[in-house]
Amino acid sequence: MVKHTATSVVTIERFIIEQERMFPDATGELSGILYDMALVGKMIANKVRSAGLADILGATSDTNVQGEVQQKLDVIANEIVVKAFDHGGRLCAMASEEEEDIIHIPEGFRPGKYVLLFDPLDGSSNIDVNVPVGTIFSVFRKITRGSHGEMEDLLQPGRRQVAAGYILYGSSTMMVYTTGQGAHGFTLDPSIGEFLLSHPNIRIPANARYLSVNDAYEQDWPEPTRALMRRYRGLDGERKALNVRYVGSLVADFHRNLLGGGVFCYPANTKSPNGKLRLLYEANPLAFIAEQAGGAACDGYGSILDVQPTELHQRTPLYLGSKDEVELVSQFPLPKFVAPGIQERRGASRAGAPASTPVSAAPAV
Ligand code: FDP
Repeated sequence: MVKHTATSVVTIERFIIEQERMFPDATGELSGILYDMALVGKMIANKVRSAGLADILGATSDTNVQGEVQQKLDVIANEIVVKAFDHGGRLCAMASEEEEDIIHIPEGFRPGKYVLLFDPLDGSSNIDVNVPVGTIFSVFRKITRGSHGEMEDLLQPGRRQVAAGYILYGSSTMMVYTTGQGAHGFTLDPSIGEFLLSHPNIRIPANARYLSVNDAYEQDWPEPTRALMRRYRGLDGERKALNVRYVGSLVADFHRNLLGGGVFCYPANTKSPNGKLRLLYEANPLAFIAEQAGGAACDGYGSILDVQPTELHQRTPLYLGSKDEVELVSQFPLPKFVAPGIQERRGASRAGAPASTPVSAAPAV
């Protein structure tokens, strides 16, 4: 394997090619998806950068499938991703946070052997106030017969992801991805329009510094969740307090904790019994990256990556980041019934979690 340091000049293209060479049977299709995602990142970054100038700030009158008002940039970013991928011959179906149903490959184009799930612009309620947003993506191999993609191809447990990543539109634009060979970060050099390897083999620091959680929901959390948060904050006298940092834009919060060490929490609460974040295009891809960087992700009952999805826009509670902090969740087991919905979902949806699942010590319900 070629060993890169943060000081070698390596474009994302060269890096992807070098990784592909490690697999003699690789056809180059997955590499093609990753190049296209880097291109998408550059195109969306360009739109995000000029958002205030182009009079495209503010909400459209349309609402997305979650019932949220769509920002115009969400719609634009969604179109950019779909148009970059629907004719390339690498995908047989897609699913987006912004579209209710499976996105089929249009007639006349050859379907490929992968499916792509994505959130084109996560954290979009922050666009109006110039706070970082991101694109998140997850790739699976097609598992059904026939050439067209089906719902079953999209509803696979995160453990089967073949690639996942995100693009963060922050003070600089960064793409971080994994294909199961570590997590690697690339920073866009705007002067040459190339993503350059800046963070090879990211390892999430074991000594966490940050806690990212929205405290506004505290009164709606079950008691074990409140006790867990008191522990993170050092209020029960058991440990040193973590610093609290919450942007409210998942990619930004995750990225800071990935590099600095920390845990992002979006627990279930009585008003949102399944949490808020989406399993397929938010939790799964970031969980894959976290594990590849030596971290972990759970939903309060077990590993995120072992959840068998039952619907495209499924929500999940999420604890994500440094391994020790995520494993701490199992010491504060949730009651059997946090709220209606949770119990049935758990019983039916856990996909034969392996014994090594980091937080499976929590009682199964
Ligand atoms: P947004 O609503 O702005 O799109 O899943 C979407 C998300 O942002 C995440 O990026 C963010 O972490 C979370 O929701 C914030 O939710 P709260 O406002 O409830 O804290």
